[in-house]
Amino acid sequence: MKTQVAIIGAGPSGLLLGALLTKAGIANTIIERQTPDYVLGRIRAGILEQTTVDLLHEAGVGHGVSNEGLVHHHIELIFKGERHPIDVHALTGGKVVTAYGQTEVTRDLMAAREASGSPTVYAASNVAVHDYDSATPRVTYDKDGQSHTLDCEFIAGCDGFHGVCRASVPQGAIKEFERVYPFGWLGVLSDTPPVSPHAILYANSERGFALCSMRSMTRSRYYVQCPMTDKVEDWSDERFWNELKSRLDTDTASRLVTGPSIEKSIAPLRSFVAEPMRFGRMFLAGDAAHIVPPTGAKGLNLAASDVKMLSSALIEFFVEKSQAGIDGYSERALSRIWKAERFSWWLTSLMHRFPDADGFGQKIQEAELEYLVRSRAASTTVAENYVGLPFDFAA
Ligand code: FAS
Ligand code: PHB
Repeated sequence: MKTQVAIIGAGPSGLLLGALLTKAGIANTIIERQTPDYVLGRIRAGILEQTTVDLLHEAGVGHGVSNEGLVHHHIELIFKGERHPIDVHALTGGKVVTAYGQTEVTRDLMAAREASGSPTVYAASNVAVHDYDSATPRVTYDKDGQSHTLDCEFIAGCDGFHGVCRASVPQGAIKEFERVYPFGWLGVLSDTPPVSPHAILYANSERGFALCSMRSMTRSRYYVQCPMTDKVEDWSDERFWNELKSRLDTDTASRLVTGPSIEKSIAPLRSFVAEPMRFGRMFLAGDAAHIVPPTGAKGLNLAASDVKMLSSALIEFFVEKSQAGIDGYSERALSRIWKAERFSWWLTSLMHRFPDADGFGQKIQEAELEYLVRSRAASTTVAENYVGLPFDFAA
């Protein structure tokens, strides 16, 4: 088999890249090791930057987020038992974020791909990439007991943190930067009305971090910081709801509508970047190249900005016969990635209780939070990073 671009991974990165390349008339095949239902079953991100929403529209899959997404003008910080709004809309000249789950984004992209007729191979095993440092890269995989080879002109590694593409690069050719946090996030999805339908709530408390988000006006998403040694089975629904309430201000806690969890999982937190993001004719995009702690709601949005840059570069190569885009991809993407890594690391450090924290550390966090919500300059810094820095932000 032959194609112009072989895409490894059918998560948001792979599906969005496939949609943009198909729209530009560039042949592409997606190879995914899981089934569609498994991919859709992973409950992850929920907050989209405007640039991500715009890209979904550009890819022809913006109807879902337009019809069902919940636009937010504010976020709120809870500390010392009080809620403090940050008006990101006013502080950024009108920019907003939209609550629309990654599951819904992925479902919209899968439906569009199905309708486009571009090939997607699900449940592929033993996926391997070959000769990406030559002019004739190829991908091999097994499917239904048959071995297959896909010849291509480029490989896009959209296969996430545990994928095969980055792992295939010789150690001397790649540099990895990492910070692993000494805690995780226990997340719960519930068919209950969100306690704060118009703003994401971020809580700093002496018991640890908590977050109140949503997927719709009838489906909520909540998180509490927990030790990495915890197991999901250690957390009954009752224990979760009581712990969440203990980390919120009294008024918000009193209005929290609880109910049975429909999904419950613990996610580890890490900051990770691999450099560079290009290896001959193979490019990395999304979680295959970087991971952020979810505190800043950047993971999915960074994947989308990589895909925006990579799709433009590949279209420039095939349509305008120019190498400039693919030659500049890694440096441009990493410039934006590191600024989002910084913001995510900073907000994680500010909002979470670290195992070695003492009274002084808690006081410093509370002092910084008080400064943040009272200083227009400081609130603006939070707001412009939260809604997503412009693509042309100084490199
Ligand atoms: P993905 O990991 O989503 O997709 C990669 C795909 O490649 C998967 O479908 C995988 O099956 C496939 N694959 C892997 N190896 C393969 C191989 N060898 N061959 C073929 N296919 C292969 N971000 C936020 O903004 N907010 C959040 O709250 C948040 N929560 C998260 C919770 C968890 C547990 C995780 C892991 C991530 C979370 N993220 C969050 C980040 C998440 O949303 C990612 O940024 C997003 O999924 C990135 O999308 P992809 O780059 O497509 O990677
Ligand atoms: C979510 O809705 O899942 C969500 C919201 C904000 C974050 C992280 C996750 O910072």
